[in-house]
Amino acid sequence: MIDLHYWPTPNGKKLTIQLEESSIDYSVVYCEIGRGGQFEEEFLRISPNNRMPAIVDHDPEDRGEALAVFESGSCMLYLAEKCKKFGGSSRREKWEVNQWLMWQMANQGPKTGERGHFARLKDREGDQSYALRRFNDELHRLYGVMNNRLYDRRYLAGDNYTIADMACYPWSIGWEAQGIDLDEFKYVRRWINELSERPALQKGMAVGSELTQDYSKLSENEVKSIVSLLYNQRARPAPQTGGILD
Ligand SMILES: N[C@@H](CCC(=O)N[C@@H](CS)C(=O)NCC(=O)O)C(=O)O
Repeated sequence: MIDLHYWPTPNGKKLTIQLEESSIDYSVVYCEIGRGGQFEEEFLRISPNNRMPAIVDHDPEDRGEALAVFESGSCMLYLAEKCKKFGGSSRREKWEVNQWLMWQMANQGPKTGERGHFARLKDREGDQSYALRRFNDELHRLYGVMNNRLYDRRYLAGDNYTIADMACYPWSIGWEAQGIDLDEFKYVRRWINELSERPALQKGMAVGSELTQDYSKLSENEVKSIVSLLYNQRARPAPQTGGILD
């Protein structure tokens, strides 16, 4: 059994899609990031970067104690290896998958996230026009990278649907809110349309959807409290004694 520490965001949904597609038994442990669930000691022992998703495998291959993994990309690699599905069926295909998974983790996810951050500020912290231009351009470039990749391939890694597609999909369906015109990226549109038909993917995307918050419907104070938790985070102090320096 896998515990999935989760909140319904694109990073979380990568994992619900994979777990559903792979028919793995899992239970969802909600980590409510707008209320500080990511800073609880128990969660930090699983995910020291105070970010979800993370998984705990209660039945690891070595039959040892429960095994925790954080960072969505490494959780996906772990599960793909565990159930021998969606991680590439040959060595060559595996490296195609890994490259596109790393591309998602290092490019599509962070750049889209930063674009959203500056767009939500709406000049409340001064003029955001350069930051917005920078990330709008980056996002446009990244849609172009995917579009070129999918021009003559059915899936990101080639002929087979893999964790690379599952990682990129939840971030790509937000194209409209991200200021992207999908008419410019017709090979991405074809890929989104094909994936959207998959019942397991639909089930994964729906996990926790009743918890998704519409910020425009929250009170000013509720928004302030979420913003103070999620923005401007700085280092958590390490213990002063009892460590490697003593
Ligand atoms: N690179 C990380 C990013 C995870 C991430 O940014 N998670 C966000 C939600 S989508 C989060 O937990 N945010 C909590 C916070 O900012 O404190 C991954 O892919 O797992």
